[in-house]
Amino acid sequence: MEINMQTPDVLMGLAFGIPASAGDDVGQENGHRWDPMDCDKKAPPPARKALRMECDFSYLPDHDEDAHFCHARAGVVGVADGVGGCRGDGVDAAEFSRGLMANAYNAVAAASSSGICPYTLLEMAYQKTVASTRTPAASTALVLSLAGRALRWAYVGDSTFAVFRGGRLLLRALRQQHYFNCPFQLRAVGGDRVQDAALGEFPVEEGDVVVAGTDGLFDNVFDAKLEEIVQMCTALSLTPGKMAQAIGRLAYDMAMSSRESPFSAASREQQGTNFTGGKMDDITVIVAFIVS
Ligand SMILES: [Mn+2]
Repeated sequence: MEINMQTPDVLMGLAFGIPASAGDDVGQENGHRWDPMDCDKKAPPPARKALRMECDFSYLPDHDEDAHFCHARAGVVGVADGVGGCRGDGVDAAEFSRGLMANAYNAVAAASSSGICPYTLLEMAYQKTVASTRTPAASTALVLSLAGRALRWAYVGDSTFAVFRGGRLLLRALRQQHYFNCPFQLRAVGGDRVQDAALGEFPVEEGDVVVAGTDGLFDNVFDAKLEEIVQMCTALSLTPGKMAQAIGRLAYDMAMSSRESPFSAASREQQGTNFTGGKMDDITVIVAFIVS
């Protein structure tokens, strides 16, 4: 079946039919953590049938401070969000996020084998970025890597991901934050450290769908709503790119709306505000299909 460019818009009508409930953003982190020192040495889980990744993205910029990459052949994706608090006074808040992702991508592209260790990659990208810039800008960062039949991750802050199987949410990586709206962040001097990254791995299967993104996605779309749209896109056999567009468009519409969002719910619960509606922000969505 040929899916035309209108499909995501058509999906939006369906997606908005059912109100999302507050509190769906809680999720669980049920992967297990590995020692970063072992990551490079540890052999990928045995591949009964080799798995690979098909990935694509959607980016809807607001301040244009998000950065990302997808490298399907290596099975690695990355997402970073330049911290908006660093904006102004001649500071380009995107400098650190773009540096991290460019350095990570270049290393992935130059690597000869798959199964790249996300922690090692993030650490290397961080060191290279620090060596090449004096910017006071800061960034969150996420790296996901397919190694054999395992999805491995390393992330600092609130650029996170979710894994779906058979249309059901199976794994939801929880954000790292110091307090409401202040995510862990990497910067050249001070800030949080790569060693503070959340690390883990999870056995994936053919047909699994991985959705990674910045807070522009996860602050605007409840998990239940994300699950719904992944189900609909899967039923329509959409490509990763079309699914990413549909999810990005959903996040954008939520950001523009006055409906309850994960951001407004958290703002009320954690700050006692009466803020309603979504959060306008850069929206980066990466969709990766696990295929054999
Ligand atoms: Mn953001």
